Amino acid sequence: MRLEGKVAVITGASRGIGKSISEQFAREGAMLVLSARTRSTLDAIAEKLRETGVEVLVQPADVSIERDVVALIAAAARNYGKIDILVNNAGIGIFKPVSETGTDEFDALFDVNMRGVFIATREVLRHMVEQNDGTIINIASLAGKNPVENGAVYAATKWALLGFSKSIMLEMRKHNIRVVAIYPGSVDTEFGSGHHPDGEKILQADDVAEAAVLAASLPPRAMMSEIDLRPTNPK
Ligand code: NJP
Repeated sequence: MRLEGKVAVITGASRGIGKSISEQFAREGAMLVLSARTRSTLDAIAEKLRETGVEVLVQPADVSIERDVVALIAAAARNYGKIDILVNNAGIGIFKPVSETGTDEFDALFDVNMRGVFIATREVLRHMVEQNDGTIINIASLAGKNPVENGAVYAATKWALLGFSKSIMLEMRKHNIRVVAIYPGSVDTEFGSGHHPDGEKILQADDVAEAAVLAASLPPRAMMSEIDLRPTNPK
């Protein structure tokens, strides 16, 4: 049980990578706060986990709405008295040429993929700095390190996340707070309406979850600040 007694807040926990992280964290002994916009899906996941003895709080939030995110972190801290791990996983993808991308789509991408991460991180850091302990895991993307044809704005949100994540990593390590960015390639989920390169062998959500468990369970003195995750044999 590599995360025994740890309290983890996971955004985008209702499906895909966030659901896998929730399940693997639970298996490793963590207590959970599950969040996404859809309460019914979160409740169903929570019910299954509780049957196995896991402590779970469900707190729906739209990460593009500041008061939702503030309420999420406050509810987690109130319920458990501490927050050990925040996984900023909620994200959206819109893939089309920039000439066809609306300003509303640009705003939606940045609001969810970057602004929501900023607000959740700021709110949780208040607790983690006081605790002098904590781990923040940002689910970024290899699209945050590479150009993406027909995905310029999505890529821009993840490049922004990379700058944010690396900067707070330097800012926060003096407080014993680890900041980890995981950069997966394509993962087999419903993300971006299943936008995946044809015929490419892609990662599974559980693979990303394994990386998150590993990063969160290193000895507190050690920080794995960046993880590139690719399929081994893509074609
Ligand atoms: O996506 P998907 P993934 N506020 O669509 C929630 C990154 N990534 O698991 O709100 C709060 O299956 C949504 O729930 P609901 C990607 O950029 C992926 O693949 O109820 N939550 C659901 O739980 C993202 O950051 C790939 O609709 C919101 C979850 O987010 C992360 O991995 C590759 C929300 C999305 O589940 C998870 O993606 C890569 C909001 N406004 C990086 N909007 C990939 N899959 O290929 C959505 O490099 N959610």
